[in-house]
Amino acid sequence: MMEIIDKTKKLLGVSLAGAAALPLLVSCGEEKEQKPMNILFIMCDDHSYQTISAYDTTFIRTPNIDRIAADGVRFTNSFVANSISGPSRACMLTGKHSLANGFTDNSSSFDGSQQTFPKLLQQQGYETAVIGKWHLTSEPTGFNHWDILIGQGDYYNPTFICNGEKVQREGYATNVTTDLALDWLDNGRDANKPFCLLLHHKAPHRTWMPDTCDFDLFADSNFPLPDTFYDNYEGRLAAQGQKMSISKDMDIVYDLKMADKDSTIHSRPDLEAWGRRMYSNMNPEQKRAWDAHYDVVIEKFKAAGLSGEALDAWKYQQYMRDYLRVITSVDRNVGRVLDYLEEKGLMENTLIVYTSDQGFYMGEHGWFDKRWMYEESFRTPLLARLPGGVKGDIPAMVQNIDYAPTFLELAGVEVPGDIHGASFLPLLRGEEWNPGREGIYYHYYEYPDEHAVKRHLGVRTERYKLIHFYEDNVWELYDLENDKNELCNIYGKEGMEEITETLKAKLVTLQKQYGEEQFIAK
Ligand code: SGN
Ligand code: CA
Repeated sequence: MMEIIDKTKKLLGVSLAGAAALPLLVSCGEEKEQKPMNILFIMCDDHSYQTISAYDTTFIRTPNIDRIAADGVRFTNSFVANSISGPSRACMLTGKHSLANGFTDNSSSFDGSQQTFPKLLQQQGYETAVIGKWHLTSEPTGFNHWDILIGQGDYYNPTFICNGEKVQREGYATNVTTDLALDWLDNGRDANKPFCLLLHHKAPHRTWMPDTCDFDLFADSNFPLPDTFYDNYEGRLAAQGQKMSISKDMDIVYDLKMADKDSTIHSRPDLEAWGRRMYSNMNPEQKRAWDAHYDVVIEKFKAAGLSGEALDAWKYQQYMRDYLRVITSVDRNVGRVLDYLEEKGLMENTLIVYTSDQGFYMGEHGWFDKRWMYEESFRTPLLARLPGGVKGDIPAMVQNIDYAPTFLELAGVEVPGDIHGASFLPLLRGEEWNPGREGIYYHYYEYPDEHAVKRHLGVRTERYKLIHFYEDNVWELYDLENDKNELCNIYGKEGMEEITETLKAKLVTLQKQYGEEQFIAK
């Protein structure tokens, strides 16, 4: 750890010279003591709202993440602009939709010379840092300190790039990332300045590798298959062509870790090869713990000789168990950070936000992964605790392009006019809110790719969702009030003409608002 601290101090020495105006001061209590508001922005990769007990208690308890909601708010209608990692992060940093910020799919490289909220906060006198997953290819800009995983990063003994230098760190990614964040809060930053820390975990991204201390959890749990697990995708052409099915595409060796020592289990050759290499950078102790757990599961799996629906059910359990073990570690580490803030008296002047880069399928429609404008992946968890703010549920429809303007307003920075999102700070303060938009706009671009989800865009209102798979000119329409699982595409059905026209008009308005005229349907 010493090495990191030294580097940080060196960096601070340079950056502080350019310190700008003081941030907005917030008043605390009767005596009107003025304290600047810090921002702690925690994000996990692929963390479904279904596996946060503040949202849903079906699968797991997450007492620490829930502490944020218990002392703050739970957004019940929170959406992303493009349900995939790099694009979602770019939307958050810029407050703009993907076409405008230039990062449309995971093969893009972020143009770090553009305006981002960390840069604007820095100009306002904030100390800024990003620690953990970054996934934007180019080096971070606008941060006093950055310590990021390479690409997706590894679960075990991951290599980071710390302010430009590669450093491999022993341990489990979620623990190590938290250690780095606490270290920066404690020793790395200038305590006289407000901070904005982006603490971004790689967990629980595929392949859901748990920490060694969590292997025994959920071993006896049996999770019921979701009602839509055997969805036949009738009336939904794009869904018929996807490759994210637990039954067909989730790999026994790679995803579900059945890399038996005598190599009698085989799966898709490339994935099997990856699966058998997955443990190569574990240390002997980690490997021993890993084998002690998975070898037993492998033997049972072999003995059972499963096929058909029994095999599907086994895959689902195995997936859920590992995913939830990874979440347990995330929750524990969120607890460490909250405890730290409490101990240091930082709770009273820190906005804490917890979110994910998108939602994730826990077997709904038979799937894992994300990408679709369908609810499980379009939605994302969003919890926020603002000192002096309101508590409870916020049903307003918010989107990840709204985070940047929210942070800026909180810091007293005038929100630039080219930002697409709207600050939801009024909602956190219990005030009226008008985001100035006709609905929530969505646009996904990554096709062709691994999970074969066709490019699509659309609009969601409180009740309806209109989707256009524009390369095939296929439309879908859902009435979410009567069909919450989106099984019945009512586009073109009798009686739907008026609402379809209304939604199409809204879609065009949004496309003009966000500079996406080139995608307006002819
Ligand atoms: C990897 C995963 C995919 C996943 C993408 C995007 N495959 O390519 O399953 O959809 O990341 O995820 S893996 O074999 O490498 O795990 S994202 O959240 O980073 O956008
Ligand atoms: Ca993700």
